[in-house]
Amino acid sequence: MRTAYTTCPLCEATCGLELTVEDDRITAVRGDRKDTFSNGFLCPKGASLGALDADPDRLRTPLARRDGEFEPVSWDEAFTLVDEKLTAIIAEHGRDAVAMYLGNPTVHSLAGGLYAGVLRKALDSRNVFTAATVDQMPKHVSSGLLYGGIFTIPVPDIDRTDFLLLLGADPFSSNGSLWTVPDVPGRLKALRKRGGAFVVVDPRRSRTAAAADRHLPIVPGTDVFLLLAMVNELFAADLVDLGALAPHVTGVDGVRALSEPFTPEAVASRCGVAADEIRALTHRLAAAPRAAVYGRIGTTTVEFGTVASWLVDVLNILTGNLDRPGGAMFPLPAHMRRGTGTGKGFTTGRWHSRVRGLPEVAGELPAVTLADEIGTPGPGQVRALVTVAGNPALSLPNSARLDAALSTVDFMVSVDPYLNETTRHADVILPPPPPSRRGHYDLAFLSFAVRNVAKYSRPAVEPTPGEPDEGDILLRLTGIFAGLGPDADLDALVGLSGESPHTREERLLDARLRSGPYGLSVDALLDQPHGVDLGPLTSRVPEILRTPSGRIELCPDPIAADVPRVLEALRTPVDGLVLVGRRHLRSNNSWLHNVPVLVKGKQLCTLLVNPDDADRIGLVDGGPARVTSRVGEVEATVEVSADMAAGVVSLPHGWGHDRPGTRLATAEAHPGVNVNLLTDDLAVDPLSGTAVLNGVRVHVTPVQPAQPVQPAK
Ligand SMILES: Nc1nc2c(c(=O)[nH]1)N[C@H]1C(S)=C(S)[C@@H](COP(=O)(O)OP(=O)(O)OC[C@H]3O[C@@H](n4cnc5c(=O)[nH]c(N)nc54)[C@H](O)[C@@H]3O)O[C@H]1N2
Ligand SMILES: Nc1nc2c(c(=O)[nH]1)N[C@H]1C(S)=C(S)[C@@H](COP(=O)(O)OP(=O)(O)OC[C@H]3O[C@@H](n4cnc5c(=O)[nH]c(N)nc54)[C@H](O)[C@@H]3O)O[C@H]1N2
Ligand code: SF4
Ligand SMILES: [Mo]
Repeated sequence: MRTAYTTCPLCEATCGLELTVEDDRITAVRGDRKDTFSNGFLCPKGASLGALDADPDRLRTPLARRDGEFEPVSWDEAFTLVDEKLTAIIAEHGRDAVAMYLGNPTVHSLAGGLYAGVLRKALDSRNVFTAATVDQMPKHVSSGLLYGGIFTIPVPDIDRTDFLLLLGADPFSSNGSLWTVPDVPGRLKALRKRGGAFVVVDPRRSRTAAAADRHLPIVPGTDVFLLLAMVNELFAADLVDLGALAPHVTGVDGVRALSEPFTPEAVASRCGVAADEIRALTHRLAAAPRAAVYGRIGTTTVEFGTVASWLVDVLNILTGNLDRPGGAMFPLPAHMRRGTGTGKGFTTGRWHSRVRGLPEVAGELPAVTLADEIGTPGPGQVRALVTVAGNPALSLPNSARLDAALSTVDFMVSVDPYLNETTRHADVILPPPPPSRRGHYDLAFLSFAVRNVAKYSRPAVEPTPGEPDEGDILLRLTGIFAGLGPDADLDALVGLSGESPHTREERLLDARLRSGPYGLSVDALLDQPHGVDLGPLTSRVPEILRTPSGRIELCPDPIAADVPRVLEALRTPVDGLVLVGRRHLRSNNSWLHNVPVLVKGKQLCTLLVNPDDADRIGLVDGGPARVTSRVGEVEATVEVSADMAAGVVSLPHGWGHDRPGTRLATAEAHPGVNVNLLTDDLAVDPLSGTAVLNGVRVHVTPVQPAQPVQPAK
């Protein structure tokens, strides 16, 4: 029996875990109380890591489809097959004929963080898609335009602030996103204890909203109007004060002009938030000594996701809260170098998608158009698909259409531990080893952490000899994409040579740590199993900026050009029910529903309906309802809840485990319904190509219970 310390890879909070390991099994998981960052915090998902690790449905060998059935094959056979098929398709149809979809867990592994770039480069296809365009891409675009770097994303300095305004986020359930902050509930409690306050804007009284000083139930998709009205009020009431940031910002007058039509009175009824309330909120934000505004899923996966994401930062800047302690600050992780203060800036549209002409953003195309590219014949049609750590058959809008398209590709390979709704369409599945067998350093999420911290852990369980880890799998694919065959020299692919006592990933990480701002190394981190605290966040403007002007460009042209569309939407009347999403603490997108402890008890996938709406429509708690949208329909179980604003219904995503041909025994017994059978692949935020997953127009009708059949006498 041994104890091992590691970092939980499941969400963005990066909690330290203390694992009890017996032989090659995790037999207990505790929050690591000595972890310098998470101090013992643990949620039910982290606590189930042992069960996840030992899931009997987890694939342990590659599978290949032979005569329609999956069969286990050796790793060499699997890679040889992938090489033959992909090389032939590239030779005949060109590189764009191979599409790649990178899913969310790619950014949760060290291998994904280190190798996704070389993988994309070696494939050299225009048809690269990721989960970012059903998630945070609007924030990347807004940061690219404001600061010149898509990862230059400020995070609320929660431990030192006096006032937080949270929009479209439920960190009590999600544990924070683009905001690495273990134990949000504890930290917000501490904020209130020291006299601070937080306000939540959300059409649902979420767990976070329930704990807030004030909850403003907003009409879905209208945060953009609310935020513009707050900007309008800051100017109108002469509350704009950039503080120390003033010399580093251009474009303030442009923002003032853009916000002019959006007075609190003009937006109030559309947002469902009274004008007085908007004014009071704005004055409260401006008056707080230290404050931060934060927006997440409910502000990104919406019709005006990029403009709303930009406005979140605009408010932080106009109130002087950006880049100061207690405001919204830029972390300085141990693996990143300081900047130089200027750069090339950011543009989109370097190429366009073949079918819908949607612009490239950050080197990828919008995931909403993957089905178009597969299903539309002609030169450049996608013939093969590579998925890595993604479940697009459940996570992308209009997923019935995508699901049908997936069954038509000539060849599909998936790097994934499960035979699930997506990988059932694959010809070859390459399963990485479970979390216990991989080293971990959080390349992605330490860049959004509320303290500068660093931690590296080796695998808790010795990797099985001869079994490739995720890094080997991704690099062998890189070699195949590069035309070097299935047995390329993997070290050479990433510029390494010679012998070393360290793994390939450790060597690459080490180089980045040594050239980073704290001069750390992998060996130094190995000496500190509970992590290294590098201190509170510090001011980074102007060094962090990469705009051509060397300033924060507050009023970028693409944003200004989109504001007339916002104004038009404000003036267009709307009615009817709209659908939004939500997350539950015990689930993680589509792939933790196979862990029994996480799905037992009350059903998690329900349609939340406000009591008045339920009465009007004739829905009963626990009964079925039919939900229809432009693209499809589902039958969901109703949960009548006063937490929902009137006119809004909510279904979580990641469910719908009722597809034939998967191998997920527990999830199949708790299938739920797939909300993305309702969301619309034609609805996108044009600046970022991001899907509109919140604020979807739907009709809800009762389902007549089947007439009981009278037994024959
Ligand atoms: N309607 C609606 N749709 C949504 C959302 C929403 O709010 N509403 N949210 C969106 C968001 S924010 C996201 S991020 C996406 C997520 O969308 P995706 O990234 O497409 O899907 P996930 O559900 O995260 O599935 C992850 C896949 O990775 C596999 N996996 C797990 N661990 C590993 C690993 O270590 N290595 C590898 N190779 N594979 C692994 C799992 O088995 C699973 O197949 O969904 C989006 N879809
Ligand atoms: N437990 C758990 N944790 C997770 C995940 C998970 O699936 N489960 N997924 C991870 C991932 S990939 C991500 S991206 C993050 C997301 O992290 P969060 O953004 O915190 O996600 P949610 O918990 O879905 O909270 C979004 C909230 O926005 C509200 N909302 C919907 N539409 C609107 C709107 O138009 N305006 C406003 N103001 N609010 C709106 C919803 O009611 C919901 O309460 O969570 C991560 N953490
Ligand atoms: S909050 Fe996130 S990182 Fe922490 S234990 Fe839960 S799933 Fe893991
Ligand atoms: Mo996400």
